[in-house]
Amino acid sequence: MQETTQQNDAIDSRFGYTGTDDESPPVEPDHTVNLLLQPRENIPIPEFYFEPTGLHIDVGDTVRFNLPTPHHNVNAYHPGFGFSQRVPDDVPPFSSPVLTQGDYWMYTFDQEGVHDIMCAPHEVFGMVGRIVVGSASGPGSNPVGEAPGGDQARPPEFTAALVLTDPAMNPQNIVDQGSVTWSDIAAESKRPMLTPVQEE
Ligand SMILES: [Cu+2]
Repeated sequence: MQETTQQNDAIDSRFGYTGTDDESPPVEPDHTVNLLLQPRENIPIPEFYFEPTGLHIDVGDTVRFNLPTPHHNVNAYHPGFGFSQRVPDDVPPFSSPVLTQGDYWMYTFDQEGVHDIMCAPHEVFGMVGRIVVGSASGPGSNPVGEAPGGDQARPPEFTAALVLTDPAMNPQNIVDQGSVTWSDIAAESKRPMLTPVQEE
């Protein structure tokens, strides 16, 4: 426990730790997630995604989020941001800044349970992830739309809701598999639900 406490000093429970390309991290991460995009055929909206999209970690583990592609962040589905609660009860409203290519962000997950996260700029396009810390438990283990929150709280919507509802992203499946990659998720669950303006 002593070691975990020391690690947490550099990583804020709300703001994490942001680093740039040429900066070595304050602690060695236990896991790495990449924030990526890839073009779609025939649709001018790329796929934006976390890789892996689902990840099982131990309580107290630190995850490093890398940005090989620009303009993403890591943002909790938390009532503090106006969303329904899809993180454990004692988790603060954590988020990274919006980052540029080559930046990274680190966060230590101290609470047991499901942590649903998104990239705020690309949430509506389905850029969401699920970090299962320890067990598949807590508010985030509820089906999308059934997590607690006030009257104004927004659940994940559009492609974000589809991805988080895909069978591969079932919290217990993430525990059983260890990690779920973007390619494990059905194409149907990645379909864009916002359509670009058609040119004449
Ligand atoms: Cu993004």
